[in-house]
Amino acid sequence: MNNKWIWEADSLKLDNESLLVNETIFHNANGYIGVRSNFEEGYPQGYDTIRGSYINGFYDIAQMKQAEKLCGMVEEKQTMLNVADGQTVRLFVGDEEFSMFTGTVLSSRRWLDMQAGYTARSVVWRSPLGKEVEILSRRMTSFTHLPLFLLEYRVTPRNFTGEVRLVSRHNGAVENYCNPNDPRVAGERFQHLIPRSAEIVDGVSYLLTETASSGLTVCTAVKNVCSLGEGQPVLEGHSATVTFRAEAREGEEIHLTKYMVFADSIRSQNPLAQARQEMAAVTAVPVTKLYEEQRAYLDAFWDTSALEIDGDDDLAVAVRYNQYQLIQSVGKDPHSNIAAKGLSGEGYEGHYFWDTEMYMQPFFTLTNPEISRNLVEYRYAILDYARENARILGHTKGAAYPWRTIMGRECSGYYPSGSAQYHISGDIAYSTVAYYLATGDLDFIARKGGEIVFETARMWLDLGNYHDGRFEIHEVTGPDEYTCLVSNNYFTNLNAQYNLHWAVRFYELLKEAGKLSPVAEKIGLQEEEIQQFRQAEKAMYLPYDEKLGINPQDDSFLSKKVWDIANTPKEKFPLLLHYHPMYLYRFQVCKQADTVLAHFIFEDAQDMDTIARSFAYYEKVTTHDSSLSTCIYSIVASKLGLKDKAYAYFGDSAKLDLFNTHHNTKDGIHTANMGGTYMAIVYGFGGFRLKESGAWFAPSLPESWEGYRFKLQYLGSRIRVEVKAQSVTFTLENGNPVTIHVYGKEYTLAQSLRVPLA
Ligand code: IFM
Repeated sequence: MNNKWIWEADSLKLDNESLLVNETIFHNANGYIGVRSNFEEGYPQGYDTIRGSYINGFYDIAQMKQAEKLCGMVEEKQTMLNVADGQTVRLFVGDEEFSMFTGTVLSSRRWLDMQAGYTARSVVWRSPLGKEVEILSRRMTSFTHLPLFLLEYRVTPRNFTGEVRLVSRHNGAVENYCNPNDPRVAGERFQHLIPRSAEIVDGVSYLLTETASSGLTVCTAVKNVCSLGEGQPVLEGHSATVTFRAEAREGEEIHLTKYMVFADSIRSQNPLAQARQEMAAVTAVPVTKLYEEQRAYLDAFWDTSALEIDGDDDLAVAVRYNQYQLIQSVGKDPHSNIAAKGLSGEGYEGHYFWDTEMYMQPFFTLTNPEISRNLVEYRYAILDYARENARILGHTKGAAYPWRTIMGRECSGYYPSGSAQYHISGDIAYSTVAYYLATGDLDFIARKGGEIVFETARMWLDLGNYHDGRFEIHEVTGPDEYTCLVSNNYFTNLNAQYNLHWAVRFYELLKEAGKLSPVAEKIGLQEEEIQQFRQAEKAMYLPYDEKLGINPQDDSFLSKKVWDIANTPKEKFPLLLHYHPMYLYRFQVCKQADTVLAHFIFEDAQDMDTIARSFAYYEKVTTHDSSLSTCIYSIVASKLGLKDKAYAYFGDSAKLDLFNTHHNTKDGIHTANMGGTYMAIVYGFGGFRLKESGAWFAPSLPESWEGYRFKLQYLGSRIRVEVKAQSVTFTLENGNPVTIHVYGKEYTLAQSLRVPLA
């Protein structure tokens, strides 16, 4: 049963695929650590499992073999590590070991409580010899004590009194998952972790491990507290096992609480000492208090961030699930960002992409601006690597952010659809600007954000060139990864133009506010260069096809053959797994929204008629093989008043992971799409836009909904937006009155404002 706060799965499904998917769906994370939701007792031999615990931003270096040693090829990549296993608890009833695959499972439930912030599993099991036990396990990664993963395991004998044993393990000798046949996860098995020390102090096991190449260390510590009495952990290799054994009485609950803490050398000089400190701190807090704190954190989160839908309960809970995953995934310190799979799995190896800036950061910018600022802080912290990357790519000035990274260096092995996606630099500038537009925080721009925008603007100047008076950009890849290394990708050129525009604007704004000198002096920024930015912005070439009346995706796109999507067998999707990339590149076929994305992000560049024609054109050649696509189509369909389409695309986006529609949720959630679901409501149905000219709303109501509500922070004030069948109401929940625009008309929102729904 799913209610507003609970997502529950049919955990009786024991086929391997369902088990793997549920490991992801029910993972616990808090932005620092993530633990997949494997069965505590494991699966039988022969079952595939990804039993992982991860630390955001913690990585090792792996070699990337390049067939030919061309200049500047990336030969090393960072990879997020599975650092230790602390979730193992085995249960023995007499001599019989509990397993979902033996005896009889009399009942089984598994759920996520998004209000309380934990996952739980409850099973009633009858052993082959007829002994029945009720098992309840509950897991939490604490939002208020980030290093803590807490596992509570309760067992109640239902029809016997006799010996029960619980065997709890802490294992530091773990490896990452690999699949040589899937480009979206690591292809090679490698031992990234070298055991350094293992010790037991006061019943706590401490396992210290070093990475093979990156020189990082991690310490994990586990303490077990059991109602069966004291147990002494025993070390064996790089793992510690503790056994609790006692005569259990029928109807009396046995209770094991397992505390696991993580400490790493990115954030602490001495991870072992840090782990000791953290363990002492968390075990000093009563467990009930830990849960109360978790709930209070989430109450505050939902209070500022919840999107509520009336009239479609299934979609409402799916939307909530997606939002919950965003707060679980986002790094909350400048050492980390949001990986493409959050902290839920090893797909894309824990790398950060443009997904953050264009799909997830908007949610935080509008609901939790301090988290959004931290995401920019992270990009600022790796700015020197972006400068280094620009030099590797041949640019004499500016910064080019890596397409995928953890610590700042490029990890993309296949540059045509990796490093060539220069737009990521503009995306980072774009989100920095969005943070400024939502908060008015010019101080941050003076200290950090401005430098990012100036340096990326410099890179565009160096990358592009004038041709017949137009500023053109050649040999880049836009968002659509089925079309690579092209000239004048419409999205990229607009994105560069916006970046150049804001470099000029920030220069002016900082100058006016007397805040320009520190950054200008630091990077040697001169008025003359600003003039060059202005000129390139003005001369930027934006391709337009007179015959079709649309913006071509790039200079060559429209002259290619059109891929016959309708007659491509279903099993051939996603195309990237079945066709050679070069073959794909010769067709008009898009993996994801590209020009259509431009029509959302840079909507003022074209009139509605062009956008409508473009949408219709690209819709026919887009496979949505990327999870970053349907949400954007939904937004633009809303903009064009195509209500049914908007709703259908939105539904695809909202349900993607919960229903495993891309068949790879086992590798982790699709975080960008989750941010996209939020955008499809706020920007799509809500018609919200954040511009220098202000905050704009143009709400509509999907036909099957009775209403929906969301809140956003704008210039320090909190606005609640409630859309109903006849009207939309804006309420100023706190802060100063703000100016907003509704259906193009300007209002001052001082308390509450009601406007008829258009
Ligand atoms: O960044 C995306 C890209 O746009 C499509 N392929 C997957 C990447 C990671 O999510």
